Amino acid sequence: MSDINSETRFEKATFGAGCFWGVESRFRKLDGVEDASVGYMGGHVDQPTYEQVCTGQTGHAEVVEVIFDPTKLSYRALVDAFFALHDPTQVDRQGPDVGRQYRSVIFCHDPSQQMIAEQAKTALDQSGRYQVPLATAIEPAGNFWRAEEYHQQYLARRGGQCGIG
Ligand code: MHO
Repeated sequence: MSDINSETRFEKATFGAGCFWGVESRFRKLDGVEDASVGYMGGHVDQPTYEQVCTGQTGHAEVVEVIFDPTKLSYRALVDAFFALHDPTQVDRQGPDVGRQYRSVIFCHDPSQQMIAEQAKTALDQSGRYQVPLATAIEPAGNFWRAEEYHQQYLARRGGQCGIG
């Protein structure tokens, strides 16, 4: 989590917010995000493949692991950006992508992240922005299984938007 050779200490955050192609590309645009990778978390199969995760049967969510510089971007600001980049009221889907692998979820790496994520969720729930309660789950992080290389920076390399379905 920390950069050994400098005083900069980067931190890690992990989010599921639908198809990971678009989520990664949005996080990468934030000032203070140093790196982002796509992968799978929260399931019960080791080293899952994309095809396995697509079935919705492995329990994994498509996630983005964000490496950020907390002196430029606070975890709270990152969580707020996560909420803003998708519709957190949708249950087990995001837009055209339907299935538990597309659920809205914050995987926390320590108790401080857990507390901040819960505060941000409560604040958004109480803000009146949505008519229905947020579906976002807040859970301790598990294994991050990095997705196949062709999924990394997919939109930046291929251009365009997430496909339909
Ligand atoms: N409906 C999208 C899902 C891709 S995302 C990596 C597509 O197949 O284009 O799950």
